Amino acid sequence: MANWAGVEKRHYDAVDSTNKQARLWARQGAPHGAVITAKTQTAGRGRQNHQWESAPSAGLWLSIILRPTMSTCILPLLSFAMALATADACTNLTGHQVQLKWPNDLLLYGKKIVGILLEREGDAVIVGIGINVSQEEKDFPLELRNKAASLKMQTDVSISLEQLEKDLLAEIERRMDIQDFMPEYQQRCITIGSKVQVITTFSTFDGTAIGVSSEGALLVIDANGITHTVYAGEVSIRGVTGYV
Ligand code: BT5
Repeated sequence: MANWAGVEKRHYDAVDSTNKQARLWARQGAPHGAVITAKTQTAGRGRQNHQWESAPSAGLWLSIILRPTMSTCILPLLSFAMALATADACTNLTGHQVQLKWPNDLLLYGKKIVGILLEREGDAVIVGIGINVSQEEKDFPLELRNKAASLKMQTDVSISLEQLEKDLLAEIERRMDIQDFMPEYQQRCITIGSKVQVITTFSTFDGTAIGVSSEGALLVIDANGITHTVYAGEVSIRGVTGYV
């Protein structure tokens, strides 16, 4: 059971973006742990203003407002903690091992089932989590079908949104108490040790991901032995054999 996560809550049938609403609420003084959910989002967003598909009642579209202490305020690191929390909630409910792709996508059998977006708002951090729960393939736009899926599609397990939300908030609380989660993240992140293609606005190169820096950047060594520090905001990472 969560204690502070979700202690104050707003739920909408339809909203532009739960992250956008959470930012407004944070500005008005929302407490640590305040949560916004919606049945559907008309302008759900990912990084760099990517669109996030939020089919009505088919997924958990949630934002939580955190007012972190110094030790958890490095945004990429906090995002790893949120990825671990979300992975654990999904794994425990489905019985299937969810995988982490740097920086904070969650995959199940090669497809993206969760996206996480962290944004700063003053001294608060807005954590937006989108979990695809019950969509069928036809519910995704054509261009996403080769890389996106729901928990139901990948596991055939039906999960209630209420149960998932409850478990997710409890896992978020648990993770916020764990000080040093980086070794666990490094161990569980499937990107580390994999061959990857790094796609930035200006260039594309192949390499091998060898680890994550203390600031949360991905370290990628290229064919010439040069190590690149890759920051999450700017890039897409593709496995050289596909999305993973
Ligand atoms: C993310 O961005 O993955 C972060 C998504 C965060 C969504 C949550 S929902 C609640 C809260 N409110 C918001 O407005 N946002 C947050 P990024 O790494 O940029 O990935 C976005 C890309 O994922 C898109 O460009 C598509 O290719 C793909 N995509 C879009 N919708 C998807 C979905 N439902 N499932 C899987 N992939 C999707």
